Amino acid sequence: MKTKGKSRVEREKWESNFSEWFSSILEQAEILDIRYPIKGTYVWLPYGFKIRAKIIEILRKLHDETGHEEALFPLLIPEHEFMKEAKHVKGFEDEVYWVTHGGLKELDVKLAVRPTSETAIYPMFALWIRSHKDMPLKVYQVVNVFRYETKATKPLIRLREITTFKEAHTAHASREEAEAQVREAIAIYKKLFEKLCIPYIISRRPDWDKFPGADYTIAFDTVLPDGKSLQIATVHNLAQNFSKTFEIKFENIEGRQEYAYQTCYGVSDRIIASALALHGDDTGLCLLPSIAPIQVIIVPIPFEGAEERIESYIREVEKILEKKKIRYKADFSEKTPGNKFYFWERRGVPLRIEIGPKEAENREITLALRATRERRKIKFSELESKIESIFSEIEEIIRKRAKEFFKSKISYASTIEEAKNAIEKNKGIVKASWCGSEACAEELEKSLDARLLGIDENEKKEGACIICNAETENVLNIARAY
Ligand code: PR8
Repeated sequence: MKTKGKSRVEREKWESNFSEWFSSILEQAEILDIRYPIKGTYVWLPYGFKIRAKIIEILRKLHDETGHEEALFPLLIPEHEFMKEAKHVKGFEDEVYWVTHGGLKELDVKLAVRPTSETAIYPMFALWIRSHKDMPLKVYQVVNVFRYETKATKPLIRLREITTFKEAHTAHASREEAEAQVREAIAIYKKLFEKLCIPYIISRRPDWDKFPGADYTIAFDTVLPDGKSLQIATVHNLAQNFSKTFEIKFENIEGRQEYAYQTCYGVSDRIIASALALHGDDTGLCLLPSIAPIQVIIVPIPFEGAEERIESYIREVEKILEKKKIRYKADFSEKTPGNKFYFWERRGVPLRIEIGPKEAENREITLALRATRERRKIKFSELESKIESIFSEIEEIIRKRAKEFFKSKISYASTIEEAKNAIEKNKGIVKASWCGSEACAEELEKSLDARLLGIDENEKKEGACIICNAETENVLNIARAY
């Protein structure tokens, strides 16, 4: 395989002006139309919708193959159910939209528009679960939920209508099984982020920042190009908090009545935001072949007198791609090749095939990899056997680049000064030792103007608390967060 040309990947604007990069790419790559006249709600355009569908497909597979079953619960929740779990209500009271009227008539029972579905699902769990034999019960749904967010809204990142809310809810016959379920959920999300090449850290959220009604919350966070962290998944151990409120009782092996042990976990449009944002560059999107609506774009390089030859050679190439079930398109529009290159590069198509008179004559193919913008030639006869390994190569390039960026955004600090410096200059996530006390956390948060993401789940390190100097093994993750 011959390699031609230099790679020209620039990430200056992508990093220094991420917010603008992101909104203009959503518009120009036709992911979303952000002009819908309700704050925090947006329109999925067909190209974006196809990427979303591919990501949902991955999510479904990961849940189906681990014994979860997909279901669909109503959008509306009666007020009396919604108000049952005191901590849950307290956590969501500022964010709930209410349906109060049916036509002109005021409703007898107000209806909450789900901000999440615990209070829609658990009254039904109470009807379904009678014995330990009815468990584990593992359901999930992919739905829209509504949250009246008061912080600045941002497409795919902070939504009032979260359109891609995958929520899983489980019930178990023992504390240990629920704990094992938390581990399974973490493993599912690890696989998901591995597939989407999204690097992450996993933290146990501080008690005051856990999901309302949960015993504890484990969260995945990534770092966006501007250095701000983004929570991309959460796993909550609900213990018996909701089962006691919703009367989810079962007969255990000894024949005694017991409350079920529960977990729930979720992801949102933020995983799509990360898959788009983390892999891009100044030119635009750079999609993974696995989620790209068009994996290969064929661009004819016209040459007077050779039109027919070029077209019939393109038809041969198409046959191979069809046989390999590749999502491809040949762009025969009137635009110049240069304009076509730019158009499809901006939309992140992973691989371009250029076919001009030389390629047709020599039975060769010129490939251009979006991820590196490198060009190379292969023989026509190699296309069928090489296309998949080229896709894997592209995926590896994207994965490695994302990991390197993420790594460059992690720093360690042993004094407040160091932490301040890191958060202001390098941004990203700062790691520091923390004794676990709320008083030290408050002081730290105040002096850094940052969020405590929680204690790292995978890292232990002997050290002294960055505030009070008490000895500890806990490594705290801190960041300016979305
Ligand atoms: C639960 N119940 O609800 P969670 N815009 C985009 N994404 C968001 C937003 C928003 N406004 N708010 C949250 N997320 C549990 C688990 C069922 C499933 C994303 O948990 O409130 C965040 O990535 O933590 C968050 O991790 C995920 O939704 C789940 O929301």
